[in-house]
Amino acid sequence: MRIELVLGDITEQRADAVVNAANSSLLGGGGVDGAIHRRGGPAILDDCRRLRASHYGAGLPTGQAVATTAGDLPAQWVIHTVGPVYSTSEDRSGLLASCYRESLRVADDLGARSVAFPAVSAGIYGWPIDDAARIAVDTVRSTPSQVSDARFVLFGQDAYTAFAKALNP
Ligand code: AR6
Repeated sequence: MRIELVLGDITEQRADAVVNAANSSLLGGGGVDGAIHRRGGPAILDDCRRLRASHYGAGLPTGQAVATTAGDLPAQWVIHTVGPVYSTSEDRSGLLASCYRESLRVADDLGARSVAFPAVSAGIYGWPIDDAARIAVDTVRSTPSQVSDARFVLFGQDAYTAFAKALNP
């Protein structure tokens, strides 16, 4: 698997699948989630509502992942995953690692070979970027998968630098 870093907006990425840093409701929010629903159009929310009406009546649990159409995005699928809110009193890194592992598992189920990831939990959910980057890179690197192109799409120089350090310590 080739791991690549890109400074930019995940909604502009051409990839088989783009990962969304969603919340359990699957019904949208701010950050990457807001951008993906805005640029991808209503087809994504329609699929999310169907998931809520079927398998995920109580929402998508933290650390898990599920796919929908990518609507108007230049990708085929959006893989929604729910990162943990950062906590100083409890170590939730296992849940953050699980987001990347489960997203790759869903990508394998879909037959996706290229996947673009944001820095899950590192925005509104408050995870310190250096630690978020280390967990993201270590997990994607060590998870067996058919994905050949894993791309981290970072939305600012600080995030890009943190991921570059995690990739080449
Ligand atoms: N492309 C790539 N990265 C982005 C983009 C973009 N268009 N926009 C923001 N980022 P966040 P979280 C970066 O807050 O912390 C939502 O309301 C951002 O700078 O999107 O997992 C959901 O509904 C940060 O580095 O996700 C949830 O309620 C990273 O993406 C909650 O926020 C993640 O920031 C999830 O919070």
